[in-house]
Amino acid sequence: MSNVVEIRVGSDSDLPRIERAFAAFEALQVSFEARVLSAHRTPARTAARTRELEGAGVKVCIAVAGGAAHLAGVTSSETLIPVIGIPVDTTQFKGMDSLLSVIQMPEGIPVGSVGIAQAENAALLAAQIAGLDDVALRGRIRSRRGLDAAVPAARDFVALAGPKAEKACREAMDLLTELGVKDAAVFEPGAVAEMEKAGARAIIAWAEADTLSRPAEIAARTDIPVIAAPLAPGPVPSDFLLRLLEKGPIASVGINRPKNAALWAAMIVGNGSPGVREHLRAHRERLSEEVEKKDTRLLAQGIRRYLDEMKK
Ligand code: RP5
Repeated sequence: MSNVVEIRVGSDSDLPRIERAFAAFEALQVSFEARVLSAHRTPARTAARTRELEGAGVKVCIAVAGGAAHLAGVTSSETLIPVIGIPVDTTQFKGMDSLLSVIQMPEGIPVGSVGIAQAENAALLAAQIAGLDDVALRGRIRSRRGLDAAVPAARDFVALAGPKAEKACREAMDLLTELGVKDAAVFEPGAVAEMEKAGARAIIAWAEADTLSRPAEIAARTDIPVIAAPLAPGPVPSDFLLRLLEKGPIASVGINRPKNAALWAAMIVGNGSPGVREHLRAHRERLSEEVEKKDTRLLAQGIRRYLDEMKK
């Protein structure tokens, strides 16, 4: 049988830092393969292997890197399976450089980042994603986490834990519909049992400056993968993301990225739904065509005219 998780590091110097992830996979009997693939030193090999992941039956890829930590983002740009980033701790910036490099992805290419050096949380979250299609694994995870054994099977459904974030909910819902996710609904943040009863495959949990612990509180009560989707109207304090990601297992798609939250949720749904995966593929192609058109126009018009038109 194929491995359900690939865990890749930018350098073998990262391996000892994520030993807890390997231990968690072994304890939960999650099949995984570890690779050394660098975004910068082996770009062609990394891209080639990433394009094989879907066909190889891998359900989730964990990418580990530090500093200018581009491995998770580069991985996500070449696959439609969900990518979890582990930002490695660094001496000079205490891992903040890694975290910001992993988490603040552009719209369209999401990465779910765990907190700095949180290897065990990343492994648990990856196991939870794989467990959505494996009843026995799901049982082992729920038992390890002290959750009730009986839970309805996950279906093609995404829960949004609102209710304050109306605009973000709307944007995420619209995109989920476009991506062929049959069902999505907004729940009160405390209604975790209802989200489980509804068979959610992913929970998008909004968080604002005064509710940063909310996604982790939801995650503490369920094995459904929780995507922390922070919202902020302006500049945030330097510990904003650290507080958001203090506890897990959760991953965040960065600040003010409701569409990336929806995309990451759809990627999780796509693991069990070829239809959703096809919609994701089409969405990715449209995105890249839009950028290509801009480049072609810039080449044709030259910088002055292009800028003039942008300012109109
Ligand atoms: C990153 O640079 C790696 O993922 C690692 O965290 C860091 C240092 O790499 P080495 O210089 O030890 O190879 O790309």
